[in-house]
Amino acid sequence: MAAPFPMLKILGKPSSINVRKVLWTCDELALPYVLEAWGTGTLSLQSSEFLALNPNAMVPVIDDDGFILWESNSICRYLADRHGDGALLPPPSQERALVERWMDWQATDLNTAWRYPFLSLVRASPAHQDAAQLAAGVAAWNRAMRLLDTHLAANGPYMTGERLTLADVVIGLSVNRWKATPLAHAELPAVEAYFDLLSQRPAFLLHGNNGIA
Ligand SMILES: N[C@@H](CCC(=O)N[C@@H](CS)C(=O)NCC(=O)O)C(=O)O
Repeated sequence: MAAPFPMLKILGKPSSINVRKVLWTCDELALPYVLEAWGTGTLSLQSSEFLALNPNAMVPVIDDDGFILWESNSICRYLADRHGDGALLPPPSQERALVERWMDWQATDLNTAWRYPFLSLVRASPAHQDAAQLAAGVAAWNRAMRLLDTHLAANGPYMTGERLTLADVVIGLSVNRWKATPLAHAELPAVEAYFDLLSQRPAFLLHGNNGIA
């Protein structure tokens, strides 16, 4: 018998941290999907076919029965609202505002803090090899991670308390990136305990703690 509606399509290379947010979210929701690995091989992000979907030339993008959406955190919110039971993303409330606060912090402050050291140390970008800028970037990244450590120690075990939400999807992948980047890591026991807790989840082992920064 044919499926009642076309399966969700996720466009993006599975090595991308932002694509992995969406893959992890789908697995937590037990939502089936097909993955098209745009950004690899001949599936170019600069092709007119892809640019018509996302003029930013970036992944992830989803195609949900003809509804096209880009921007990873927005995609995770959309999927959790549409297919979830309110656990990953609560209905409008103070509880939801706290989940979204961490999602926005990840996409803005934390993402900005890691940009230089990540491009320098993981991507080996020739344009990001200035020693002073690298040291400043590592310090800023460790500072942001210390903020997380203090928060988790007081409010854990998950980012907003007793259960996993979308805040953990985006922060969990960010913690993985920090741990997988070869830098002088600050000592952060609550972050370590959080990473171990997330690592008990099959979907995090598959898409987060998987050896990819
Ligand atoms: N703000 C965007 C950023 C997406 C992004 O940076 N995607 C990267 C992969 S993680 C990308 O597509 N880069 C272009 C490339 O790899 O050619 C989001 O969260 O979806």
